[in-house]
Amino acid sequence: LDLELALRGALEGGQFVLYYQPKLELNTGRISGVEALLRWNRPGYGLVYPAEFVPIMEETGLVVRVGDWIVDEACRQIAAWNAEGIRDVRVAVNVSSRQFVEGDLEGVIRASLEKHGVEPGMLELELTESALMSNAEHTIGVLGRLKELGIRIAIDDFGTGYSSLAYLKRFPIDKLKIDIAFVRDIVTNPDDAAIALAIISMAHSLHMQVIAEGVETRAQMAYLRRHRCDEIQGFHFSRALPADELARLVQVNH
Ligand code: G
Ligand code: G
Ligand code: MN
Ligand code: NA
Repeated sequence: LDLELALRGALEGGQFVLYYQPKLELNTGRISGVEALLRWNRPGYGLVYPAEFVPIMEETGLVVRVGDWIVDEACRQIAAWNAEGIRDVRVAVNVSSRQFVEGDLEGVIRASLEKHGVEPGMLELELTESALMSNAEHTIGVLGRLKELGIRIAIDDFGTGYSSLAYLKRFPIDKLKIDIAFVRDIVTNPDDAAIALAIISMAHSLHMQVIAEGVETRAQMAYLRRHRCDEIQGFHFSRALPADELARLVQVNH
C-alpha cells in the first residue's frame, strides 16, 4: 500500500526516467534502435527496476497514465537526439494491454508525435501475446491504424504466451522478439536452438524481422548471426543506458 501511494506521486514528482537498451543489427554492426525501459528514481531508495513496481501499476491501472508518459517521453527523446544529429535510432516502448482497453493509445501516440515533430517510423511498440489477445478485435483496429501511420509493431517475449499462431495473420506485425528463455541455452540445448531457429524461419517466411533478447555471450551472438537472426539485444552488447550515455555509444557506432 505504501508502494502504491508512492507510485501515485512518482509521476507528478518527475521520479520516472527512461533508460535505453540498444539493439544491434547483426549484418551491419549498427545500432538500429533501442528499447525504452522504465526506471523509478524513488527518493531514499535509489533506482528501482520495473520488476518491483510494474505489476502494481498493472493491478492499480496506473500503468495507463505512466504508459502515456512513456510514449511522450520517448518522442521527446527522439526529437532531442535528432537535434544532436543522432538519426535512424528507432525507439521501442513496451505497451500494456490496459493502455489499449482503458486508455487512448492511438490518440496519445498521434499527439506525442505531433507535439515533438517526430516521424512515426521512429517509434516501435512492443506488445506481449497476452496484451494482443486480451481485447483482440479492438486491438487489431488500433494497431491497424497505427501501422498505417508508419509505426512498427513487435511481439515481445515471443513463444511464451498462451495464444495461437493464427494471430500472426490477423495482426499487423513487423517483428518477433525471441524470448530470453530460448536464447539462454541456445548454444548447448538442441531443443532451445530448434525453437529459436523455427521462430527465425517463420518470421522471415512471413516477411517479418526477428530479434533475440537476453543475449549475454559472444557465442550466443555468433550462433544467432550464423542463423540469420536480424538483431540482438542483451548484456553482451550493452545494458540499458541513460539517454546521454546511449547517445555517446551511438556516436561511436554510427
Ligand atoms: O528493465 P527490466 O529488465 O528490469 O524490465 C523488466 C520488465 O518490465 C520488462 O520485461 C518489461 O516488459 C517491463 N517494463 C519495462 N519498462 C516498461 C515500460 O515502460 N512499460 C511497461 N508496461 N512495462 C515495462
Ligand atoms: O520488455 P522486457 O520485459 O523483455 O524487458 C527486457 C528485460 O530484459 C529488461 O528487464 C532488461 O533489464 C532485461 N535484460 C536485458 N538484457 C538482458 C540480458 O542480456 N540478460 C538478462 N538476463 N536480462 C536482460
Ligand atoms: Mn520489451
Ligand atoms: Na521481452
